[in-house]
Amino acid sequence: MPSAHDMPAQSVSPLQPLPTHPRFVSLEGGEGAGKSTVLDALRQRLQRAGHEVVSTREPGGTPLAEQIRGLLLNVAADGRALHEKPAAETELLLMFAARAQHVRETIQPALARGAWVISDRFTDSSYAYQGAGRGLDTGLIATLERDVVGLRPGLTVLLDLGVAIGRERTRGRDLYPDRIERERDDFFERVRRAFLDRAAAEPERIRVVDASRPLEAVVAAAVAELERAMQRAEAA
Ligand code: T5A
Repeated sequence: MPSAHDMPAQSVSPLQPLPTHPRFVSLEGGEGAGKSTVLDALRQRLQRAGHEVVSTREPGGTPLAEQIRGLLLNVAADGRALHEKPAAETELLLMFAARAQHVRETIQPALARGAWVISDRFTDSSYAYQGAGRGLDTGLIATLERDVVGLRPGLTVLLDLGVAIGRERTRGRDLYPDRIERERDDFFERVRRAFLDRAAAEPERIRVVDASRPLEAVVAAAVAELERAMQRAEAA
């Protein structure tokens, strides 16, 4: 018999808080904050404890959602845009179209069979990038989150980093930056502020790690947060 945590995403009343899943972890932060690097360390820690781990990313995480990622990032191999720039609303809906598929095809089945899921970004990114960055209505994002996603991670590790340091770290990494990476610093300042505001509003779920420190210190802090989440999952 599946537990309440393993049920498929479904509509919940606006008055009810969204359910969290103790084995679902997301990593958030600005560009170049170190999410990919930290994700690898968290995966290894869980595997050492004998757990099955599904590491995934957004936008993406299924073949269809990865196609949507390509539409969103909109950069061809030679650096040209593939099509016209999406309107902010189109961008938001494509993010949620990819997320709907990701939740149903990858995240829910993995949680239902007892695996841990670590996602490089999840819905908090939509609040930060499309909400604060693009200025879209957070009420609309909350409605999509409630009715389309229906689930929050039990732990979100927010890798907080100054915009200038993030740019420095990613400089020269990609021959052609994608459409979002080409945004100006004030966009990324709003994104950073929104992540920190969300963390202040949900301090139990969203744990802030200072990502300006050396990588080993950042990884150690993130692993410590994961270990607390592992204890909570055992107790659940
Ligand atoms: N998006 C996504 C939205 O707008 N809305 C949404 O709802 C969602 C889900 C995804 C884009 O989509 C947007 C946000 C993004 O713009 P992406 O390519 O996945 O695109 O972009 P990012 O998630 O930002 O990935 P990045 O690769 O840019 O950042 P990471 O993964 O945080 O950084 P990482 O680990 O690759 O590290 C970058 C470099 O810094 C070094 C690493 O070695 C690497 O070279 N580094 C450090 N160096 C020194 N000290 C440290 N502590 C370091 N940590 C990492």
